[in-house]
Amino acid sequence: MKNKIIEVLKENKNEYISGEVISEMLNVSRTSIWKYISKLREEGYIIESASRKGYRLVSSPDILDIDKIKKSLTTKYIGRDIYYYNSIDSTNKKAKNLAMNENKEAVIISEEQTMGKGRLGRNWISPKYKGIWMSIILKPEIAPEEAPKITQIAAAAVSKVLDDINIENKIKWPNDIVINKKKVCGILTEMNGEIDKINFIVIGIGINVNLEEKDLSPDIKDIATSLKIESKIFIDRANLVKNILNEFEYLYEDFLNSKSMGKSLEICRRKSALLGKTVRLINVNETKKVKAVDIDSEGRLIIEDEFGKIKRIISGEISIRGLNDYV
Ligand code: BT5
Repeated sequence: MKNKIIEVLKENKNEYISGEVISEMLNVSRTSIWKYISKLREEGYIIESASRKGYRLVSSPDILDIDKIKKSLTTKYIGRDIYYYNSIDSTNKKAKNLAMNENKEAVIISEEQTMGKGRLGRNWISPKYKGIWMSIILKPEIAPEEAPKITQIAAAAVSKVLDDINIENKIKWPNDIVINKKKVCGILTEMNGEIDKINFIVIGIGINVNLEEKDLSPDIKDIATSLKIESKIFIDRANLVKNILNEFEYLYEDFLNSKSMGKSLEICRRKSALLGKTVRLINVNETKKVKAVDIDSEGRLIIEDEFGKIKRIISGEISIRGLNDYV
């Protein structure tokens, strides 16, 4: 019924249509129409009402068109099975349940997350209709220690897609995309497996797309940004999802077939926000000033400490913040 009401309002867009006419057209009481209108408003539709005139649709929320995404995908398998939610606690949590119980290899997308997850139990703010909050379930036949590479393959895919739409961005090893030193995308890779075998990997990608300044809560306002804030243009999220899935599959397949991070590594190095810079290594009990030298073929960050000693850092082991640049 809700969908029928919205169809009627859309047909009469910019004009008022009375509750009485709608109730006759759809054969429901005016009270239930009023209830459905309230629900639609909660979902983000702006519907004006005026006494004796009725209702008028002013604007619709930017809802992701999953059919459009599926039709324009050029992938072999990634994104062929999409689970779409209006609201969910966390797409990564849902993805893990699906992978565990139904042996699914699928993509999960939600318009909002009420308990979006970052690394190490941190939270990820995911307001409705404003971003891409998506998880991809993968079942690669690789060794568990290779799993962190997938984070970097995903970062490379997102970075490349943003480059293609002329949005200047950098990859902050291992899991962030930043614009003008502020975070616009975070990636959370979770794994389920045994000592020598991966059962599945869930790769969660969160991108702040059309968030406005007001959508950034005070605790992240100084460190976060969105594509819209930076580029000043409204971005078509469906198109972005499609491009990311296409690019991700391309780089992921390249990794599986060549058994090397080749193409993704080239992007991660070229787009790195850290290489050549002095950064701060934040470990559990200490913080050290080191130089980020390179990313090796295993996706590890090569650093040089103040005594000239070279070390290789595996993603997930520590946090890295660039000195002065990232607080
Ligand atoms: C991450 O963690 O950057 C991984 C974020 C992954 C989110 C995706 S969304 C789809 C999928 N489902 C999930 O439940 N999660 C994944 P980390 O590096 O730990 O960064 C978390 C920190 O970033 C927080 O402590 C905040 O300071 C900051 N933050 C939170 N929300 C943000 C946002 N929307 N934009 C930028 N920074 C944010």
